[in-house]
Amino acid sequence: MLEIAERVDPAFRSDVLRGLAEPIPAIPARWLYDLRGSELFDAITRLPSYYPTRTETALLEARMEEIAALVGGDCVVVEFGSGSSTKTPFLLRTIHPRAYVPIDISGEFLLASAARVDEKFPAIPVYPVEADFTKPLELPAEIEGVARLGFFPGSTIGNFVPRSATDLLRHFRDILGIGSKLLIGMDRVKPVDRLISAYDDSEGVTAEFNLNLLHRINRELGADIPDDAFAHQARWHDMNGRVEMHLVAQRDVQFTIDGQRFSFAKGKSIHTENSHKYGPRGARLLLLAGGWTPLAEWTDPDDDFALILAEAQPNRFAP
Ligand code: AVI
Repeated sequence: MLEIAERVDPAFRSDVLRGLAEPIPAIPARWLYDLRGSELFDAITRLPSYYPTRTETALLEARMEEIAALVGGDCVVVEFGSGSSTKTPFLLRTIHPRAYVPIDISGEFLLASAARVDEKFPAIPVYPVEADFTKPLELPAEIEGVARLGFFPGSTIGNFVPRSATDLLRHFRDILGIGSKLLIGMDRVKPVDRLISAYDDSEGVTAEFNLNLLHRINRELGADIPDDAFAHQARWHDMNGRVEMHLVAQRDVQFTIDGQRFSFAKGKSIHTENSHKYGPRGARLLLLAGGWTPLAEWTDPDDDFALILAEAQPNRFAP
């Protein structure tokens, strides 16, 4: 038991204890991604109702020549939260960058996918950086002085509330430097029934992904949350333009985490994730607020998903 407790990330314990004690209980979405959570997310990306991954992948494949023409080849590609680097080959194959820098918090995942990219593109040096891309980080010395293209696909920006998303975009600008480019994926606002079925699929995979957070809390923090006490719910919050994931108490329930008692009345929820959706103006405004000027935008025929290329602008004294 002691050995298990020692391996638990102290930030996980404090985020859970603090988040569940708030008037609106919430846990940061990043804790959804333990090994099982990452596997389940991977399964989500292949679900018929989860359109973002396949739409963005098809867009990249179809529009890469145009993107490459605007980016120019003499650059390094820096991918934020590279994960399994599944969308990267489209970029590398067409842009032929001077190097590829995948950044990911999970070292094991990072090295395995860096090795795969290395094998597929032997002419492109790969410099993996194990880091949390939301925190200050150093790019490898080997890419000093080379133009940079940041790559942030998947609509991961949507998982940040706009205030944090703006901070994150500014942080990317600081990391990459003025004049750098950013290719970012953003999910579009669309009819609510499509959004809800993407986040509450009939196969129950997203429900399992959300409920896995409680299993993780039980396992890693020695908690006793009953298995059947909470159910997954996806809600559209129209004013905030986002899909929210919640775990809703199915009955009055009490449990203990790390010696701390919690009581949830039936119907009370734990908010576990936000996924913001952006229309064309909202998307561009977000980039501008983060210090990036949009240069070009590509969408699929149904306008379900957008890829936007933007440039990091210097601070201006006047218009
Ligand atoms: C990782 N992220 C962009 C996904 C999304 O669509 O917001 C996470 C996800 N949550 C439930 N389904 C997918």
